[in-house]
Amino acid sequence: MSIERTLVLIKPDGVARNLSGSILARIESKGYSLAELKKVSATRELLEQHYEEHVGKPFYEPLLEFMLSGPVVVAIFEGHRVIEGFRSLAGITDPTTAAPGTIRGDFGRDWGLAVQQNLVHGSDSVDSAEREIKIWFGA
Ligand code: DAT
Ligand code: MG
Repeated sequence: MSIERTLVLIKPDGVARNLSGSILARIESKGYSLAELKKVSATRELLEQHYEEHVGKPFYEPLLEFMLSGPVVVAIFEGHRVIEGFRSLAGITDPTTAAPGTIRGDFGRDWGLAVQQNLVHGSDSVDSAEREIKIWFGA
């Protein structure tokens, strides 16, 4: 068994559209365990750390503005291969082409904006999960 922890964000679009419960239920139904959960209004400083890999990309500023547009739900989920497993549940980045059956494929809408408002974030590796959990929950 390879028990991992991953950082999941329900982005401002998911919170505003009252999809938090539906999204969390899908993750729990898959068998992953909720370890931590909170609703917060992110600060720019925190988002700059979280998204540091994207600095300088064309969608970086719109991404930060979007993430500052309303509260987010922040969760840690635990389980065997949960990092990869959650990203599979979430679907690919673009909601237009994310597969039906995934969170982004079923609930995501493509508004043709400069940034994809794609409902959720999930860590993409063991290292980024550890880094992101520290950013959102402290050491
Ligand atoms: P993911 O969230 O699937 O891990 P990512 O880490 O590459 O994707 O990008 C972070 C977020 O930035 C993503 O959820 C939405 C936005 N984004 C990424 N690529 C984009 C693009 N080409 N156009 C618009 N928004 C984009
Ligand atoms: Mg990413």
